[in-house]
This record gives sequence, structure tokens and C-alpha cells, in this order.
Amino acid sequence: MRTSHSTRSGHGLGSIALAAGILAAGCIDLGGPVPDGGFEPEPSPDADVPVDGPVVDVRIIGMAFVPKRLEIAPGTTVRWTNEDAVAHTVTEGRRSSPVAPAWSSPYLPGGGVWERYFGDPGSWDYYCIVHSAQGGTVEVR
Ligand SMILES: [Cu+2]
Repeated sequence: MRTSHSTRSGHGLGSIALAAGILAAGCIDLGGPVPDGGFEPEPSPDADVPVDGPVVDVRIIGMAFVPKRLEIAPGTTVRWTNEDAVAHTVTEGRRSSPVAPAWSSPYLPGGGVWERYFGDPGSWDYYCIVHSAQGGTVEVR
């Protein structure tokens, strides 16, 4: 005598709900116009960058500059690398008081790298024109 097995195929909704959750949580970069009437960043002319000299890295990851605050000696080049999938900028100033920046990177796509040489002591705030909460500081002393 054979026993019949009833098979129940599981077309659960779990996987669909999971996918929707990922989409909702993700940051969608529409690549649209700059918000808040911002400017279009243009690469600023670099200062004379010495061939030799220290280079310090700042990572752009998770919509943040890491480290957020960087202290360097005069004559140091800072190299920002975008490890996110969305574009960011490295733009002098503060988003809360937008004026023409002293310097700015272009839009850096994922994997993009931008460097700036800091020859003189000073304190520079910078931000990303795309993401309101993304800012950092370079202290040259
Ligand atoms: Cu950004």
C-alpha cells in the first residue's frame, strides 16, 4: 500500500517583504538637480602640489566622511575616496551657510578619488552638497 504525500509548495510572502524592506531602507540617488538652490561644483584649481609629501586618506562611506575631523600638518595632501555607490562632493564651507566655496571636488561617483593639498595652517569645514548630514573638518596646524 502506498501512502500519498501531499506536498505544499511554499510561496511565502517573506521574500517579497524582505525585498521591499531593502528598497525602502536604501538611499536612492536620482542624480537630479542640486537641492536647495546649490551650485554646480567645479573642480577648483589645485595649489602647487609637491611631488613628495604626506598624503592622508579620508574615506567617504555610509554617507559620512571618515574620519569626520582630520588634523594634519601644513604641507599635507588629503585624499578623499568615495566608497559609497552614490555620488558625493567634498565642498568647502557649511551647508547651513552656502556661499561660493573656496574649493570643491566635482561630483565623485562610487570609487571616485579627489585630492587637495593643504599648504598653510588653518581650519576648513567642508560638506557634501548632496547629503545634508554629511560634513567634515580639516585642521591644518
Ligand atoms: Cu554625499
